[in-house]
Amino acid sequence: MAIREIIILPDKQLRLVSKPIEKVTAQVRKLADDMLETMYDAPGIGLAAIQVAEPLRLITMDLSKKEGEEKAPRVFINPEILSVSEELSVYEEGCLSIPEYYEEVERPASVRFRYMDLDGKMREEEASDLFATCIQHEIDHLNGVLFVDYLSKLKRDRVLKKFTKAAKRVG
Ligand code: GNR
Ligand code: NI
Repeated sequence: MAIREIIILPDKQLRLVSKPIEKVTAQVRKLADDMLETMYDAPGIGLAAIQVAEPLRLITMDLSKKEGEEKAPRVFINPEILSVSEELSVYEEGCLSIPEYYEEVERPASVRFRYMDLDGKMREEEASDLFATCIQHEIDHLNGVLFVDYLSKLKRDRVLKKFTKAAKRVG
């Protein structure tokens, strides 16, 4: 396993539409392992492959509570939302590619989705609460969408500008 570098705003790769994975190869398993290690190290509760500059439809997640609780690593390949609840819920979201910025986002409170697991098996699952928020946040990454896209233009422009300026300072 290896920790990979997480790309941050204004890196244009974050706007790429990631490609479906055709087959679970050793390389895909290696990427999933590296992403889990990178996610735990960050630390974050979810990670999309594009955040480590791999434009593939692969997501890792672990929603287990901080201390004491066992790790619960999850890997979702080519995830697709099948249906969403009418009910909405608001969560304060953050993103490892937009460090130290948090804002409330409203999304469907639960979603039904389909994905392929690491054994190449198609599976269907229902997500609610933080799981629903996180899977939607990660699937957005696969489509080049960031949570700041749901904020007002004023807030979005402010955060984009802040990160563009910071990038210029470092060179
Ligand atoms: O670590 C993360 N926490 C989080 C909190 C609320 C809503 C979504 C997330 S995902 C984020 C990690 C990340 O950037 N995944 O793409
Ligand atoms: Ni994110």
